[in-house]
Amino acid sequence: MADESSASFPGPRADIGVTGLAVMGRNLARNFARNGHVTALYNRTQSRVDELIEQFGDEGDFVPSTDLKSFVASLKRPRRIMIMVKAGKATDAVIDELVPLLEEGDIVIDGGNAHFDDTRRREQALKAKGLHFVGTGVSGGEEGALNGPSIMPGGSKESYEALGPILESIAVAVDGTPCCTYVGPDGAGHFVKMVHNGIEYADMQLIAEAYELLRQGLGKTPAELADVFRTWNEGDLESFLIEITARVLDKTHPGADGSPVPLVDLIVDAAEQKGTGRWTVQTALELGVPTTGIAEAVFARSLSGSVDQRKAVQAAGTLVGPTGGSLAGAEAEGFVDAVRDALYASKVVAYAQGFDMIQAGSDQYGWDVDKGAMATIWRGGCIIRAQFLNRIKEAYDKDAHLASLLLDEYFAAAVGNAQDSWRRVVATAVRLGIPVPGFSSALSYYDGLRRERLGAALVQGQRDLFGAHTYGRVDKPGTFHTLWSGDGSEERQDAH
Ligand code: 2AM
Repeated sequence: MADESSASFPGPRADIGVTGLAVMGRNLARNFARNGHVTALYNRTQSRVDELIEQFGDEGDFVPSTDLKSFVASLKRPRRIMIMVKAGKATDAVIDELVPLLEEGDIVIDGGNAHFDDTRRREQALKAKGLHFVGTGVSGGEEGALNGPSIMPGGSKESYEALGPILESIAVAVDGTPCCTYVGPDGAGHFVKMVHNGIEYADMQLIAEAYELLRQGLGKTPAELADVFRTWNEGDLESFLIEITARVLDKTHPGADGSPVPLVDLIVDAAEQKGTGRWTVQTALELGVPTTGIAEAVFARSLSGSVDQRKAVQAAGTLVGPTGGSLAGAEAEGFVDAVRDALYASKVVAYAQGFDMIQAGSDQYGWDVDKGAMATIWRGGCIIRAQFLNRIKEAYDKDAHLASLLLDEYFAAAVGNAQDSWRRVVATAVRLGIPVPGFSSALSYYDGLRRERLGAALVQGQRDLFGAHTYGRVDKPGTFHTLWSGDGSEERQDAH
């Protein structure tokens, strides 16, 4: 360790350090410094440190370092070091370099979009060395990182005591409450961030379906639809995603002949993904939680991205059917409002499923995640920020053990009131040949959840016939198998 008493060494005085100073890391570092925290800086390529100091050095108290060792030495204990590098191998490489320089009780924070399984592994490995590892979700993109993200930190409770106040100070606040709270042990923070991103996929897909329905079904222009979304943004749907939808639909660029064309008509209709939506669905499958809204959204992006296949189908011209068409008269009447209601109901379902998934993950890994608190910290800073999340918070405040968000009085009534519109919209879309996987699967989920009997009884019968998988009976306890290839009688399979 450096001699802290020597005149040339300023001593460990930084409150927090950030390494990995690409745009997210740089903006977080500036946010820390702007909020009065002495912020240590290190980056593998020195120029990023120099640029930050040159451009933004007057925003706060920065302690730049040219090597990892002095970076570590510049931090007060317990050291709080935020790693902002690409998820995966780079994160492991930086951790491996850092760990030998740290001392017991120091806190390593991964603010990237790591898979929660990686976070669990890293937390275990660092715990064995007496170090804290905090995997934290940081939502809000570059802008949020600078001006106030939503922050979802996992890890030990002890680490949150030393780290929480700093993170809460840079998070955005809504109604005076910071959008940052302790999520739970090891991978909980990154798990919740993953589900947040999954819900974001579902929300965006539903909005895109509403747009398509009104465009293809009513023949409205993007500019007209921008107005529709702006109006919706004044009601229950008020959210960042609805707001930016209006902005995108309003935007024009010069087309081939120089005249303004709606940007949305110039953009290639193949949606990409970075992978957190896919992770959510993979994990949901493993946990056995029906997050159909997120799954449909991920698959809808995949279908849009199957460009060659779509081209082949169009070139062949053999897959016939309606392709939209203008609703008129009674059919058109009230359709805009009906789509709004269908969007809202489908959104409630997608969020209910997302919160079910958080509960399932929490049960599986023993995290004890507070769902109402998650709704609270998503109210600001992040992409799914919305008025609506206050309702979810209120629902869990009233009953933290709600079997489904749909059972909350407010949401049950909202979905109940919307359902005539919801059914009308899905039926219309089906008739017009407009794909609405999000709207229709949300409705099917709703109907599936509330039905007393499901076709699953038949599935159990089939499974028993071809694989002797057995079934339970409604009229008596036990596990049964029918001797399908024998005399057709039934045997009780469990010990009794
Ligand atoms: P660089 O500026 O030296 O490329 C995003 O890529 C950030 O993560 C950048 O600041 C980058 O540093 C850093 N980074 C990526 N891989 C890294 C590694 N293996 N070790 C250290 N920093 C890394």
